[in-house]
Amino acid sequence: MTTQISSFVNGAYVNDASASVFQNINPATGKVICSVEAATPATLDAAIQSSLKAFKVWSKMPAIERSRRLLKAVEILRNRNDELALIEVEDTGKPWSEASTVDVVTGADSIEYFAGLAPTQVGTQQALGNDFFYTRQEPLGVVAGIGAWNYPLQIACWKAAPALAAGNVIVFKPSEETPRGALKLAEVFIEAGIPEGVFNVVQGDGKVGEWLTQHPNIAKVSFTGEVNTGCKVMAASSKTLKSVTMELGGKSPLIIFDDADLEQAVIASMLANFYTQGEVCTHGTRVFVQSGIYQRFVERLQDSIKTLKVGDPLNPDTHIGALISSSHMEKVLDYIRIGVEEGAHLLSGGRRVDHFECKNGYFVEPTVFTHCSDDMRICQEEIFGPVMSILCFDSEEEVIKRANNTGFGLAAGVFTQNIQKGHRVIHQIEAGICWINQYGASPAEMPVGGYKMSGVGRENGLETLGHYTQTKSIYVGIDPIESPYI
Ligand code: TXE
Repeated sequence: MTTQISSFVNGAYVNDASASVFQNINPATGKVICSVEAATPATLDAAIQSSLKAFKVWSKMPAIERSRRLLKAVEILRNRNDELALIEVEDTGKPWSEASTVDVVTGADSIEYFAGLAPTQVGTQQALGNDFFYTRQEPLGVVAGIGAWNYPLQIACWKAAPALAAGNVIVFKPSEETPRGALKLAEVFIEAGIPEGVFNVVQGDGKVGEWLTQHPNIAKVSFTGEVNTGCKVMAASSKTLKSVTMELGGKSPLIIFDDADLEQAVIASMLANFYTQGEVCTHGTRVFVQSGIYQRFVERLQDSIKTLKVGDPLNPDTHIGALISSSHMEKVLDYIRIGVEEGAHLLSGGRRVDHFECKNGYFVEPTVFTHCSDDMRICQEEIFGPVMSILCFDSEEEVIKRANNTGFGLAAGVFTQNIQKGHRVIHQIEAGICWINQYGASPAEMPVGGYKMSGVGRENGLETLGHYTQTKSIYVGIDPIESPYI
């Protein structure tokens, strides 16, 4: 008998006999982890009513007290790191070596960062003769968070942290592929003394997400997912003029100049394509290598890839885990077939891995294409799997033009040992999250978000708190009003 999980509303798990149920599958084994009760209209209404009630309490709490409770949640998350990481491994198929060191850690760090900012929100005051005005930073109200499946708990934390720090409450819908991480966060918040209803979790697919984006009591939507979905979310949110934050997809350039540190550049290209088996939105999947270093880079990469272990994500030695679902694996294998048909050279990988411990899971080899051209679909479209496309370039001017020749604008990396060139080039790349001689590091202090079709707004960083408050100006009349009428 498989266990059944459901939505978490007003501090407790809620069930509705009329609810439809879907399966939560472990992508590494193909086995059912549990069944999930999708939120019904009654559950959704209960979540909104609970949020509205909680907002009255949470928004009136002194920010320093909100900060204390958020910091208590951080302590609990860190104490339960391994238990929570295991849930992420089972739900996503990602390696234990990643989930146990990154997913919970970066989620807790973001909550800690915004807990520290909560009491710093101040208004202003300006004298105008005897009259004066002052401003207040006021919370927005009920926020909807909609998550993707690649970093379930981290995404829930990154959306809850600024929202709650600023005095808002949140109704969070995890991806239907990964329903459990957000529920654990909901439990942790209650244990930390955060009032029930401040963080509600509703389960379900895009239809539940769509319901949230249309609800009149939702003041803001913070979304993480594909570009096409993001466009639908923004359109639906526009009907009630909701504020939106969009963290969307990308096809980011990683540019390696002749004077790059070869070892570092190879490591970065592997991180930027194979970490989380390629299921990271900011990945540098178009690897531009300058002609002078190209051959040495390809040879060194070919040697390094041999060390990568595809297998059981619970094995601490595994580097490449399972893709999120059978259909996503087929999509990635399709792109590999397309790359071959388009004339790219398959340097390494390209096959499903279904031996031994991988036989019932959704595993694909780390795959590298060389002799790619910009017009190939594998260089234009987000694959979201362990597939690297290597492109050769000659000049700085050429590579900047080619790197920017995309509708996306999420991330970019540059490897060079010439400090002027590094900054000069990265300042010309149309992307919001950039690295020089690094790739992928994303501390809570650093705002992240896309240019162009890769997103709207930011997560993490100082400015993000501002996305969750609105400014009220109050003018105080000390002098009598001068009447133009009498
Ligand atoms: O996205 P989907 P996925 C991107 C990544 C990739 C995608 C993978 O680049 O493109 O996310 O995640 C809900 N109205 N990022 O496949 O399908 C759906 O139920 C409202 C970028 O999950 O768009 C799920 O909860 N909601 C990111 C969520 O939207 C709707 C980092 C996302 O689903 C909906 C991670 C609708 N009409 C992944 N339809 C970054 N930039 O940081 C679906 N949903």
